[in-house]
Amino acid sequence: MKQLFTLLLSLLFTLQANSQVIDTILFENFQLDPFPAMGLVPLGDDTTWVNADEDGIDAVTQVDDDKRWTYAEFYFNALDSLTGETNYCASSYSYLLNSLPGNRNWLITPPIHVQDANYTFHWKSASYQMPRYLDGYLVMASEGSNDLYAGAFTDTLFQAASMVSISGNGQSLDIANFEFTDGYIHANGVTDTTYYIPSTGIAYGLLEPHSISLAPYTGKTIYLAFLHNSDDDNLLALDDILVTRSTASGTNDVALADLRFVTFPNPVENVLNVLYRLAEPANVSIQIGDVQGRVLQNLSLGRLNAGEQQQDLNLRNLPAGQYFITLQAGDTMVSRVISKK
Ligand SMILES: [Ca+2]
Ligand SMILES: [Ca+2]
Repeated sequence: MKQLFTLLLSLLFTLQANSQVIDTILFENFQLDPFPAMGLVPLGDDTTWVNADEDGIDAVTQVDDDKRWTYAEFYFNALDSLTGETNYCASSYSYLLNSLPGNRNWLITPPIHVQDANYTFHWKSASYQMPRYLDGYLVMASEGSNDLYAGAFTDTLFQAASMVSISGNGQSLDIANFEFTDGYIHANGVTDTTYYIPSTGIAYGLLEPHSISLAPYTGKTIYLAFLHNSDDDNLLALDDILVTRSTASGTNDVALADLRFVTFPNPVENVLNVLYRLAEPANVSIQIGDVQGRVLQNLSLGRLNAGEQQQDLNLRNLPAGQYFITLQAGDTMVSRVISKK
Protein backbone atom coordinates (compact mmCIF):
# COMPACT_ATOMS: atom_id res chain seq x y z
CA MET A 1 0.00 0.00 0.00
CA LYS A 2 2.81 2.36 0.96
CA GLN A 3 4.57 1.56 -2.33
CA LEU A 4 1.40 2.33 -4.26
CA PHE A 5 1.06 5.63 -2.39
CA THR A 6 4.67 6.54 -3.17
CA LEU A 7 4.07 5.64 -6.81
CA LEU A 8 0.97 7.85 -6.95
CA LEU A 9 2.81 10.66 -5.24
CA SER A 10 5.69 10.52 -7.72
CA LEU A 11 3.22 10.38 -10.60
CA LEU A 12 1.44 13.42 -9.20
CA PHE A 13 4.67 15.29 -8.86
CA THR A 14 5.41 14.53 -12.50
CA LEU A 15 1.92 15.67 -13.49
CA GLN A 16 2.23 18.95 -11.66
CA ALA A 17 5.73 19.59 -12.92
CA ASN A 18 4.70 19.15 -16.54
CA SER A 19 1.00 19.93 -16.71
CA GLN A 20 -0.01 22.04 -19.66
CA VAL A 21 -3.45 23.10 -20.79
CA ILE A 22 -4.38 23.57 -24.41
CA ASP A 23 -7.64 25.38 -25.11
CA THR A 24 -9.61 25.14 -28.32
CA ILE A 25 -10.29 28.64 -29.67
CA LEU A 26 -11.85 27.60 -32.97
CA PHE A 27 -12.68 24.16 -34.35
CA GLU A 28 -14.47 23.09 -37.51
CA ASN A 29 -14.52 19.46 -38.62
CA PHE A 30 -17.40 19.95 -41.11
CA GLN A 31 -19.39 17.02 -39.70
CA LEU A 32 -22.49 19.20 -39.40
CA ASP A 33 -22.79 21.26 -42.59
CA PRO A 34 -21.56 24.74 -41.55
CA PHE A 35 -21.95 26.32 -45.00
CA PRO A 36 -25.58 27.56 -44.75
CA ALA A 37 -24.52 29.82 -41.85
CA MET A 38 -21.56 31.33 -43.73
CA GLY A 39 -21.46 34.74 -45.39
CA LEU A 40 -20.92 34.77 -49.18
CA VAL A 41 -19.40 38.24 -49.52
CA PRO A 42 -16.98 39.63 -46.92
CA LEU A 43 -18.24 42.84 -45.32
CA GLY A 44 -14.96 43.69 -43.59
CA ASP A 45 -16.10 43.04 -40.04
CA ASP A 46 -17.95 39.69 -40.25
CA THR A 47 -18.14 37.59 -37.12
CA THR A 48 -19.02 34.39 -39.04
CA TRP A 49 -17.15 32.26 -41.55
CA VAL A 50 -17.22 33.62 -45.11
CA ASN A 51 -17.22 31.44 -48.25
CA ALA A 52 -16.43 33.80 -51.12
CA ASP A 53 -16.26 33.02 -54.85
CA GLU A 54 -13.95 35.65 -56.34
CA ASP A 55 -13.84 34.22 -59.89
CA GLY A 56 -17.50 33.40 -60.58
CA ILE A 57 -16.55 30.71 -63.11
CA ASP A 58 -18.58 27.50 -63.30
CA ALA A 59 -16.89 24.30 -62.20
CA VAL A 60 -16.80 21.51 -64.77
CA THR A 61 -19.68 19.95 -62.86
CA GLN A 62 -21.86 23.00 -63.72
CA VAL A 63 -23.62 22.74 -60.37
CA ASP A 64 -23.99 26.30 -59.09
CA ASP A 65 -22.89 25.37 -55.57
CA ASP A 66 -19.60 24.05 -56.96
CA LYS A 67 -18.40 27.56 -57.86
CA ARG A 68 -17.26 27.99 -54.26
CA TRP A 69 -16.27 25.84 -51.26
CA THR A 70 -18.89 23.18 -50.57
CA TYR A 71 -19.82 20.59 -47.99
CA ALA A 72 -18.74 17.16 -49.27
CA GLU A 73 -18.04 13.65 -48.14
CA PHE A 74 -14.28 13.15 -48.14
CA TYR A 75 -13.36 11.46 -51.39
CA PHE A 76 -11.70 8.38 -49.91
CA ASN A 77 -14.17 7.50 -47.21
CA ALA A 78 -11.74 8.07 -44.33
CA LEU A 79 -13.55 8.48 -41.02
CA ASP A 80 -13.74 11.80 -39.22
CA SER A 81 -10.87 11.99 -36.73
CA LEU A 82 -13.10 13.22 -33.91
CA THR A 83 -16.43 11.43 -34.32
CA GLY A 84 -15.29 8.25 -36.08
CA GLU A 85 -18.20 8.72 -38.51
CA THR A 86 -18.17 9.17 -42.28
CA ASN A 87 -15.87 12.10 -42.89
CA TYR A 88 -17.18 15.36 -44.35
CA CYS A 89 -14.93 18.20 -45.40
CA ALA A 90 -14.82 21.52 -47.25
CA SER A 91 -14.22 20.89 -50.95
CA SER A 92 -13.40 23.21 -53.86
CA TYR A 93 -12.99 22.68 -57.61
CA SER A 94 -10.22 24.15 -59.73
CA TYR A 95 -11.27 22.02 -62.73
CA LEU A 96 -13.48 24.65 -64.30
CA LEU A 97 -15.76 24.67 -67.33
CA ASN A 98 -13.71 24.57 -70.58
CA SER A 99 -10.58 24.19 -68.40
CA LEU A 100 -10.58 27.95 -67.79
CA PRO A 101 -7.88 29.20 -65.40
CA GLY A 102 -8.70 31.73 -62.71
CA ASN A 103 -10.22 29.73 -59.87
CA ARG A 104 -10.17 31.92 -56.70
CA ASN A 105 -12.22 30.45 -53.85
CA TRP A 106 -11.82 31.93 -50.34
CA LEU A 107 -12.76 30.30 -47.04
CA ILE A 108 -12.32 32.87 -44.25
CA THR A 109 -12.49 32.18 -40.50
CA PRO A 110 -14.38 34.32 -37.99
CA PRO A 111 -12.14 36.92 -36.29
CA ILE A 112 -9.61 35.52 -33.81
CA HIS A 113 -8.16 37.60 -31.01
CA VAL A 114 -4.60 36.40 -30.46
CA GLN A 115 -4.05 37.16 -26.78
CA ASP A 116 -0.53 35.82 -26.44
CA ALA A 117 2.26 34.00 -28.24
CA ASN A 118 0.78 30.54 -27.55
CA TYR A 119 -1.82 30.49 -30.33
CA THR A 120 -1.38 27.89 -33.08
CA PHE A 121 -3.37 27.41 -36.27
CA HIS A 122 -3.88 23.81 -37.48
CA TRP A 123 -5.63 22.35 -40.50
CA LYS A 124 -5.59 19.34 -42.83
CA SER A 125 -5.65 19.35 -46.60
CA ALA A 126 -5.71 16.90 -49.48
CA SER A 127 -5.49 17.32 -53.22
CA TYR A 128 -7.75 14.88 -55.03
CA GLN A 129 -5.03 14.05 -57.53
CA MET A 130 -1.25 14.19 -57.27
CA PRO A 131 1.40 14.87 -58.41
CA ARG A 132 -0.45 15.32 -61.72
CA TYR A 133 -3.09 18.05 -61.25
CA LEU A 134 -1.93 18.72 -57.70
CA ASP A 135 -4.14 21.44 -56.21
CA GLY A 136 -2.34 24.29 -54.47
CA TYR A 137 -3.62 26.97 -52.11
CA LEU A 138 -2.53 29.79 -49.83
CA VAL A 139 -3.13 30.30 -46.13
CA MET A 140 -3.36 34.04 -45.57
CA ALA A 141 -3.87 36.41 -42.66
CA SER A 142 -5.33 39.88 -42.31
CA GLU A 143 -5.30 42.23 -39.35
CA GLY A 144 -8.66 43.78 -38.54
CA SER A 145 -10.66 43.21 -41.77
CA ASN A 146 -11.79 40.29 -43.90
CA ASP A 147 -12.48 42.40 -47.00
CA LEU A 148 -10.47 40.49 -49.59
CA TYR A 149 -11.66 42.90 -52.33
CA ALA A 150 -9.92 45.75 -50.50
CA GLY A 151 -6.71 43.71 -50.36
CA ALA A 152 -7.02 42.97 -46.64
CA PHE A 153 -5.14 39.68 -46.81
CA THR A 154 -1.55 40.89 -47.12
CA ASP A 155 0.25 38.09 -45.28
CA THR A 156 0.91 34.64 -46.75
CA LEU A 157 1.55 32.14 -43.95
CA PHE A 158 1.70 28.96 -46.03
CA GLN A 159 1.76 28.07 -49.70
CA ALA A 160 0.83 24.64 -51.02
CA ALA A 161 2.26 24.07 -54.51
CA SER A 162 0.01 23.39 -57.49
CA MET A 163 0.98 21.60 -60.70
CA VAL A 164 1.74 23.94 -63.59
CA SER A 165 2.85 21.58 -66.35
CA ILE A 166 3.92 18.06 -67.17
CA SER A 167 7.41 17.95 -68.57
CA GLY A 168 7.81 14.21 -68.79
CA ASN A 169 5.81 11.17 -67.87
CA GLY A 170 2.38 12.27 -66.59
CA GLN A 171 1.82 8.83 -65.10
CA SER A 172 4.85 9.18 -62.85
CA LEU A 173 5.02 9.64 -59.09
CA ASP A 174 8.43 11.31 -59.57
CA ILE A 175 7.91 15.03 -59.06
CA ALA A 176 10.88 15.72 -61.34
CA ASN A 177 8.45 14.97 -64.20
CA PHE A 178 6.28 17.97 -63.33
CA GLU A 179 6.56 21.68 -62.79
CA PHE A 180 4.91 23.26 -59.78
CA THR A 181 4.34 26.71 -58.38
CA ASP A 182 6.46 27.57 -55.33
CA GLY A 183 5.43 25.98 -52.06
CA TYR A 184 4.96 22.75 -50.19
CA ILE A 185 4.27 19.67 -52.31
CA HIS A 186 1.73 17.40 -50.65
CA ALA A 187 3.10 14.40 -48.71
CA ASN A 188 6.60 15.87 -48.59
CA GLY A 189 6.98 15.76 -52.35
CA VAL A 190 5.29 12.36 -52.62
CA THR A 191 7.68 10.64 -50.22
CA ASP A 192 5.37 10.26 -47.21
CA THR A 193 3.02 7.40 -48.09
CA THR A 194 0.81 8.20 -45.07
CA TYR A 195 -0.74 11.02 -47.07
CA TYR A 196 -1.56 9.54 -50.45
CA ILE A 197 -2.90 6.46 -52.17
CA PRO A 198 -0.65 5.34 -55.03
CA SER A 199 -2.52 3.97 -58.00
CA THR A 200 -1.92 3.17 -61.66
CA GLY A 201 -1.14 6.36 -63.51
CA ILE A 202 -2.25 8.63 -60.68
CA ALA A 203 -2.06 9.11 -56.91
CA TYR A 204 -4.81 10.41 -54.65
CA GLY A 205 -4.05 12.70 -51.73
CA LEU A 206 -5.11 11.89 -48.16
CA LEU A 207 -5.65 14.54 -45.50
CA GLU A 208 -2.30 15.80 -44.20
CA PRO A 209 -2.02 17.97 -41.06
CA HIS A 210 -0.25 21.35 -40.96
CA SER A 211 0.40 23.82 -38.13
CA ILE A 212 1.55 27.44 -37.93
CA SER A 213 2.28 29.56 -34.85
CA LEU A 214 0.21 32.76 -34.64
CA ALA A 215 2.74 34.35 -32.26
CA PRO A 216 3.55 37.17 -34.76
CA TYR A 217 -0.06 38.40 -34.29
CA THR A 218 0.05 38.63 -30.50
CA GLY A 219 -2.32 41.35 -29.32
CA LYS A 220 -4.06 41.57 -32.72
CA THR A 221 -7.47 40.52 -34.00
CA ILE A 222 -6.99 38.64 -37.25
CA TYR A 223 -8.86 36.78 -39.94
CA LEU A 224 -7.31 33.66 -41.46
CA ALA A 225 -8.19 32.55 -44.98
CA PHE A 226 -7.66 29.62 -47.30
CA LEU A 227 -7.42 30.77 -50.90
CA HIS A 228 -7.78 27.93 -53.39
CA ASN A 229 -6.00 29.48 -56.36
CA SER A 230 -5.03 26.50 -58.52
CA ASP A 231 -5.49 26.95 -62.27
CA ASP A 232 -6.96 23.95 -64.09
CA ASP A 233 -6.11 21.25 -61.59
CA ASN A 234 -8.83 19.21 -59.95
CA LEU A 235 -10.33 19.21 -56.46
CA LEU A 236 -9.11 20.22 -52.99
CA ALA A 237 -10.32 19.21 -49.51
CA LEU A 238 -9.86 20.98 -46.16
CA ASP A 239 -10.76 19.53 -42.78
CA ASP A 240 -10.23 19.86 -39.01
CA ILE A 241 -9.53 23.59 -39.00
CA LEU A 242 -8.39 24.41 -35.47
CA VAL A 243 -6.93 27.25 -33.44
CA THR A 244 -5.45 26.23 -30.09
CA ARG A 245 -4.07 28.24 -27.22
CA SER A 246 -1.48 26.63 -24.99
CA THR A 247 -1.30 28.10 -21.51
CA ALA A 248 2.09 26.46 -21.15
CA SER A 249 4.91 28.58 -19.82
CA GLY A 250 7.68 26.11 -20.56
CA THR A 251 10.10 26.04 -23.45
CA ASN A 252 8.48 23.09 -25.22
CA ASP A 253 5.31 24.84 -26.41
CA VAL A 254 5.92 23.89 -30.00
CA ALA A 255 6.11 20.18 -29.21
CA LEU A 256 2.96 20.45 -27.11
CA ALA A 257 1.03 22.33 -29.77
CA ASP A 258 2.23 19.75 -32.28
CA LEU A 259 0.46 17.02 -30.30
CA ARG A 260 -2.77 18.81 -31.22
CA PHE A 261 -4.44 17.47 -28.12
CA VAL A 262 -8.17 18.17 -28.25
CA THR A 263 -11.01 16.86 -26.08
CA PHE A 264 -14.66 17.16 -26.98
CA PRO A 265 -17.36 17.95 -25.86
CA ASN A 266 -17.01 20.16 -22.79
CA PRO A 267 -18.92 19.77 -20.56
CA VAL A 268 -19.19 16.04 -21.20
CA GLU A 269 -22.09 13.83 -20.22
CA ASN A 270 -20.97 10.31 -21.16
CA VAL A 271 -18.29 9.80 -23.79
CA LEU A 272 -15.30 12.12 -24.13
CA ASN A 273 -13.53 12.14 -27.50
CA VAL A 274 -9.77 12.55 -27.26
CA LEU A 275 -7.92 13.55 -30.42
CA TYR A 276 -4.18 13.96 -30.86
CA ARG A 277 -1.36 13.52 -33.30
CA LEU A 278 1.96 11.72 -32.94
CA ALA A 279 4.88 13.06 -34.96
CA GLU A 280 6.69 9.76 -34.37
CA PRO A 281 5.79 6.39 -32.80
CA ALA A 282 5.49 6.70 -29.02
CA ASN A 283 4.30 4.92 -25.90
CA VAL A 284 1.00 6.56 -25.02
CA SER A 285 -1.14 6.65 -21.91
CA ILE A 286 -4.18 8.70 -20.92
CA GLN A 287 -4.94 9.48 -17.28
CA ILE A 288 -8.08 10.82 -15.65
CA GLY A 289 -7.41 12.74 -12.45
CA ASP A 290 -9.49 14.77 -10.04
CA VAL A 291 -8.80 18.34 -8.95
CA GLN A 292 -7.23 17.08 -5.72
CA GLY A 293 -4.54 15.59 -7.95
CA ARG A 294 -5.56 11.95 -7.53
CA VAL A 295 -5.20 9.67 -10.55
CA LEU A 296 -8.54 7.89 -10.95
CA GLN A 297 -7.80 5.92 -14.07
CA ASN A 298 -4.69 5.21 -16.11
CA LEU A 299 -5.24 3.85 -19.59
CA SER A 300 -2.05 2.45 -21.18
CA LEU A 301 -2.39 2.32 -24.94
CA GLY A 302 1.04 0.85 -25.64
CA ARG A 303 3.25 1.90 -28.52
CA LEU A 304 1.27 3.68 -31.24
CA ASN A 305 2.27 4.59 -34.78
CA ALA A 306 2.84 8.16 -35.95
CA GLY A 307 -0.22 10.00 -37.20
CA GLU A 308 -3.68 11.02 -36.11
CA GLN A 309 -5.03 9.17 -33.10
CA GLN A 310 -8.44 9.03 -31.48
CA GLN A 311 -9.61 7.55 -28.20
CA ASP A 312 -13.08 7.48 -26.62
CA LEU A 313 -13.23 7.70 -22.82
CA ASN A 314 -16.39 6.52 -21.14
CA LEU A 315 -16.93 8.90 -18.19
CA ARG A 316 -20.52 7.81 -17.53
CA ASN A 317 -19.75 6.62 -14.00
CA LEU A 318 -17.79 9.68 -12.84
CA PRO A 319 -19.60 12.03 -10.43
CA ALA A 320 -20.27 15.54 -11.79
CA GLY A 321 -17.29 17.86 -11.36
CA GLN A 322 -13.98 19.02 -12.79
CA TYR A 323 -11.34 16.55 -13.97
CA PHE A 324 -7.90 16.57 -15.52
CA ILE A 325 -7.39 14.55 -18.70
CA THR A 326 -3.68 13.97 -19.19
CA LEU A 327 -2.10 12.61 -22.33
CA GLN A 328 1.42 11.25 -22.10
CA ALA A 329 3.22 10.52 -25.36
CA GLY A 330 6.83 9.52 -24.88
CA ASP A 331 8.37 12.23 -22.68
CA THR A 332 5.69 14.82 -23.44
CA MET A 333 2.71 15.29 -21.16
CA VAL A 334 -0.27 17.58 -21.72
CA SER A 335 -3.37 18.11 -19.58
CA ARG A 336 -6.80 19.62 -20.07
CA VAL A 337 -9.44 20.42 -17.50
CA ILE A 338 -12.91 19.17 -18.43
CA SER A 339 -16.29 19.38 -16.74
CA LYS A 340 -18.44 16.32 -16.23
CA LYS A 341 -22.21 16.92 -16.10
CA1 LIG B 1 -14.43 16.15 -41.10
CA1 LIG C 1 -15.03 29.89 -57.98
